[in-house]
Amino acid sequence: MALVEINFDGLVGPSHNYAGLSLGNLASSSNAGEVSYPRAAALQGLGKMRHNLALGLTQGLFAPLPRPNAAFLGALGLNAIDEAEPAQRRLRAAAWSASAMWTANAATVSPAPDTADGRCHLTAANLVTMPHRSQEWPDTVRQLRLVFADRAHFAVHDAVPACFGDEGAANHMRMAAAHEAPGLEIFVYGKPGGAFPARQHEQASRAVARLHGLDPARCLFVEQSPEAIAAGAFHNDVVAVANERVLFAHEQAFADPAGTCAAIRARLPEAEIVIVPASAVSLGDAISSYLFNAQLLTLPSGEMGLVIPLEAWETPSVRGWLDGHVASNGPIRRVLPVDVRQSMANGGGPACLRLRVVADPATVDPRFLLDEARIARIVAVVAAHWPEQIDPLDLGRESLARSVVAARAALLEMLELPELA
Ligand code: SUG
Repeated sequence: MALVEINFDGLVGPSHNYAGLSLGNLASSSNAGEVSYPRAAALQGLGKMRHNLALGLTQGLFAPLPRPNAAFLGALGLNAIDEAEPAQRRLRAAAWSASAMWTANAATVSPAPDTADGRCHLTAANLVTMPHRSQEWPDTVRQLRLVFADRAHFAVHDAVPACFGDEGAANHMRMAAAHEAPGLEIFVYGKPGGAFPARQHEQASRAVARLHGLDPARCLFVEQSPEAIAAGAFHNDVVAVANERVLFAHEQAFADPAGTCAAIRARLPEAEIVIVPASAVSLGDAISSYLFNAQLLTLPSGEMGLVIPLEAWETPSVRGWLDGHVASNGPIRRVLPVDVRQSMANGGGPACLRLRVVADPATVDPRFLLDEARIARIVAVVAAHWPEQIDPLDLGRESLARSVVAARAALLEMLELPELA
């Protein structure tokens, strides 16, 4: 069995909009009310998938979830909206959110070499901190059970109970000598009490580790630094990313940086830890540029590449640090900027847009795996059906709802996924 890392990107849904729903996510708040471009957003995401496929990597896709979510509004007693009530309009915007595109929040994944039963385990994230995200997981779990239907190789768990917030892979890192080797799983949680919500609860992380049958000796539970959350790092993947033996993190990512690094080295002697000092890239630059919300990937050559957003490449302190790192022969050998500006404006960089699953592609439903020809067909559906633009004031309009529903239906038909219709 050939285990490889598969990146499952979320296709940006046809209702992509800027409603400013995520407190503590500075991009979401500062772009609230702006006009969005769903077609361009989805094409940017597909451009990133195409880019990574051309690097020789295995690329998968998750379909957007059904929006607007009438059942969510119905359960809140909101079959009709009082336009004079801002709170009701906000809940309607939640029901329209395309936030499932950020599949790093779909689930936490423990590959087969790490688990007691030798299967790859996935637990859907409950995302309960934000109302617009809390509605995702039942539809997400339905999709995961299709993609990973092979029960000899996968176990898909429902989300953990809503008493503990869980944000999925965005707050989880796996380090290993190689993807297919037993890994060290690092769960990063926040403590409440700061200016912004701490979205990942320690007890949710511990529950996921138990559900996945992980060896406690190969798990770490690490507190995210409160100053990082206060500065806008609403998920750990805004300030840290890991791939195989390499951890790439900002100096202020963890509450106890020295203790965290020592604990990693004690459990994984081959670990290479690259810490970017605040003197080179301030926490503010790290968060506004999304340097760490990057895809740190092992390329077919064996070298590591870092897929960063253009915003990072355009930030002088970040560019200076990256140039110095590559010149000094650090573990990141190639820097690969991509344009995902529409997603970035809602706080989602290249790493947010993908869920990593180490598995044998032959055990995955092939309808969710991409090659160039399939990407071209998805591009054609998006070009023909995705709305060109959405003004948040248009959310709720019947004709817009119809076109959003029809766009998703056209995609599902092309992907031959009637189970999700
Ligand atoms: O949950 N933004 C998402 C961004 C998620 C990024 N994911 C990772 N870091 N892995 C969030 O805050 C904005 C929606 C709005 O405001 O309309 C939003 O949900």
